[in-house]
Amino acid sequence: MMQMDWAKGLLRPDVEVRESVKTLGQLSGIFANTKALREMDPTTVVYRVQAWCPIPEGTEGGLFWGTTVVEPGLVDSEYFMTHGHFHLKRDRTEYYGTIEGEGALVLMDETRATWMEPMAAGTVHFIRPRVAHRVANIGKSPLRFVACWPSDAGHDYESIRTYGFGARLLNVRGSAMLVKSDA
Ligand code: M6P
Ligand code: ZN
Repeated sequence: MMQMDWAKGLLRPDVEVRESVKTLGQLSGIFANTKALREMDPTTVVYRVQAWCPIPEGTEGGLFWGTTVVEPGLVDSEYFMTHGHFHLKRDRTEYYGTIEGEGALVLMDETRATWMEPMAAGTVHFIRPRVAHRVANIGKSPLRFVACWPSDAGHDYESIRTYGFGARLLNVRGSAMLVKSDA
């Protein structure tokens, strides 16, 4: 059994919980404006992840549970966001559920068609097979969400590092807009 603090959107720290922190320095490749990024503090936290993986990674038929907190912020006009990934097993799906904050779930299929679903307290999102997913915080406070995914899904970060998403979520005159990427 695990304890979840639903108000904070966090699992109770426990030996069973894997925790990771992603900083601007670690995410340098994913933001468009590398010059703007170089002028920011590389130790700035962009998001934190907790994962409860009660069975070994790669096991067929199991499920993992995680929490993510994305901080508010911008690199030039691009919102702070998660790295984003396809599943290594492309047909594996996932649920995201928003605890609080204002965000956007950016989704991309294998033809690079990219779209978004707004995230706000209470929204539940089903991520379909063969769809890459990333979350941007478009608000002024931390964006907190939970996730549930198959234990044999795996993360393919390489495709995203190499090709990115088909569009970027930018702050255009104060509102969030999905803008097609050149790459
Ligand atoms: C959710 C889940 C995790 C994922 C995390 C951060 O909690 O989808 O599997 O690791 O978001 O996203 P990413 O791995 O793309 O940085
Ligand atoms: Zn996933």
